[in-house]
Amino acid sequence: MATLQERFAELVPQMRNEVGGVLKEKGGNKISDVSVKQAYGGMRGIKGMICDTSVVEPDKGLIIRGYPLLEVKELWPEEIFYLLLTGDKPDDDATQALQLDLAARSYVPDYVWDVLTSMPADSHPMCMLNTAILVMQRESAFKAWYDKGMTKDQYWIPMMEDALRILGVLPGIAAGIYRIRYGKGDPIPYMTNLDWGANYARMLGLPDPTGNFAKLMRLYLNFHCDHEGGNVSANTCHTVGSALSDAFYAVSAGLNGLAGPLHGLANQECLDWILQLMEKFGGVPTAEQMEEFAFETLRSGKVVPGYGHAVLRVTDPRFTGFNEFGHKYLPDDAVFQTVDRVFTVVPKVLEAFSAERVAAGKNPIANFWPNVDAGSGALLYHYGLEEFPYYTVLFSVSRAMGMLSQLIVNRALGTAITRPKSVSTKWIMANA
Ligand code: CMX
Repeated sequence: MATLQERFAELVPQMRNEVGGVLKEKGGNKISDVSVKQAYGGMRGIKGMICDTSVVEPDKGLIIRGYPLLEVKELWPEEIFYLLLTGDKPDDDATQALQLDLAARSYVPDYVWDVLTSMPADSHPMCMLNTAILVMQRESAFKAWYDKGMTKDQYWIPMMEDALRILGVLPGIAAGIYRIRYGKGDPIPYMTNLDWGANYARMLGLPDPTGNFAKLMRLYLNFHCDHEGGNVSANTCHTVGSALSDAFYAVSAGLNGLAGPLHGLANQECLDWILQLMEKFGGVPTAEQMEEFAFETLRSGKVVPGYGHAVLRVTDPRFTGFNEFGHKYLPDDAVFQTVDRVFTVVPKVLEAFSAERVAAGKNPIANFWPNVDAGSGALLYHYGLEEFPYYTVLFSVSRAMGMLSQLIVNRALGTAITRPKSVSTKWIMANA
């Protein structure tokens, strides 16, 4: 089977034809109306951009190139990257070629370590990660080709180069940040004959005698890879990339969005919430105690982290997949058991609280079900990854695959610079 670069090159003319045909035939058709509420409400639900790597169906969750996530949960993350870009599951040869390619690009330059070790000791791991990606911008092939002069139909080629460089180097940087930030010793080098996910697990330096932590990392990197185009990180990356900023700028920018507590940072908040709950009641709490704690959180004006979603209206299949992993590999773990039981209580609490909100004239809570962040922390914690401010870095390493594949596709299609029209409140008052 063809390498990723060869296969994508084969597909580019086809993709361009398809989009050209759609534009010709349907260019004038309407796909969305916009209400004033949506304009003030984070553009929620407005169809105004294209993403072909994945879609999120409110009642089904993430679908990657037509495959519901749980149907491709056995794929290793690098295979998922191939799938995101091409729609094909790679065979062993293509996977191995990609693994070797990533390994060849895994070298972390010394200046990155210099920057990271000079950062203040209380820097957030996400700030360290995004700084490290940004500082490597000088390596951008896209920038070099652009400065030299290239035609628009070549844009995707150096973008692919940048994407592979970022994905190659990212596990080493991310694992190094863990070791530097938490005093775990020197960074551990990448191993060429090991897959991308297991490499990351190994470079973190946590003991893994059963190999189950590496299994969890592959699953984790698979599950967080992409979530269509409109979420904060993907949308930010897309917008920055649309100005023909290179992948280092665009991915760092997108990941700064992932670092927000309503987005990727929720996974650090989730485990914190679970541990506080366990501490308060001295172990795995009863259903009544969970209910009491959840109401206390909500009535103090906070969100229950890991629950609710801007698009999903069912239990996130990623939560289901992590929950299955927990039941299989760590059924007796008290933190996992708490997460598992919280799942049977919190949706009912959110439903009741939503009714209280509505009675008080506020918005209902649209989704009572767990999202991806609700369960992953308990699994990481079990394997000794106890520093939860680090969790969003793991999410980032995975999500870089989605952001990068979207960038490559967009450069291949010559997607236009993003420029929606804003209006003022006075305009709304006079015209809406
Ligand atoms: N706990 C308490 N209140 C919640 C809630 C939760 N878990 N989920 C939604 N709400 C509230 C919202 O804060 C909003 O309140 P206001 O109108 O007062 O601002 C109201 O319910 C309506 O929100 P919504 O339409 O249901 O959801 P949004 O699309 O506005 O927000 C999200 C989605 C994820 C930000 C929200 O559900 C939330 O804050 N959840 C907790 C944080 C979390 O788990 N984030 C991770 C999401 C996954 C990811 O992106 O990584």
